[in-house]
Amino acid sequence: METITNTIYAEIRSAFQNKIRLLAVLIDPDKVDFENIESLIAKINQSPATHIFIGGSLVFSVLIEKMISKIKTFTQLPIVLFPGHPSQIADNADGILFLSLLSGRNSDYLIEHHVQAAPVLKKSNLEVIPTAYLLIESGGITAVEEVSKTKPILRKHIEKAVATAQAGELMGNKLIYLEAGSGALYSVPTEMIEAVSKAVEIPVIVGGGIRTKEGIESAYSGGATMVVIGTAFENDSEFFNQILND
Ligand code: 1GP
Repeated sequence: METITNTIYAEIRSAFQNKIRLLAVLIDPDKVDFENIESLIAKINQSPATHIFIGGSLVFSVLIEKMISKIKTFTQLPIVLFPGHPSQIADNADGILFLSLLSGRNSDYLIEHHVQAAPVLKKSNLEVIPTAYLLIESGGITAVEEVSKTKPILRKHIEKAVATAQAGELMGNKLIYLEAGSGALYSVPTEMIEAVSKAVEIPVIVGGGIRTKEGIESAYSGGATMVVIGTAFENDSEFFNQILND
């Protein structure tokens, strides 16, 4: 077994300390045409993206592995699994967000899936990054809410988001992920990002429903170290070009 490094987290941590802005592009293998990967990755390489996240609600690891192998031939960016289920672990990624859905009270997403995944992860070379994952109300029922059968934290319940993030930090998580849900109507409120970022001493990732340059800027201004973009790039592969040229 190779020695597992903590390169990915060390970089995120250093970005957090030095106020460097990181950007992850989320690729859902179910929604990407295998034949188009080369051109898609070329666009990501030209964009401000610093990381590629891979995940989706339905996809299985065989397809993920195949896709990662192909992606790796076209980019040097770190590839991080963003799994919805233990069946989505692919050993050829560089790391994995080991997500605990702390906003919810479904024990599958708090411990059961972790127990299933742990022996697989221990045998893998993946850098495992424990992440407190908080689903925030975003104007509709998102896939995360539906699949996890949990309720999000209400947008106005900033103190609850703060306390949940602090609990996540105290439990030993290394990242806080504030998630509005893929394709969300409203992204996580900036006041909430700000309050959470001030209340913890670990990097905050923000994603879900961010579709504009202003949306990205406001997440960073709230204190996010990393912003995740999925749908906006999925719908328009020129998205980052537009942002750069705005
Ligand atoms: C989902 O936060 C990500 O976890 C990305 O969301 O698809 O809305 O960009 P979008």
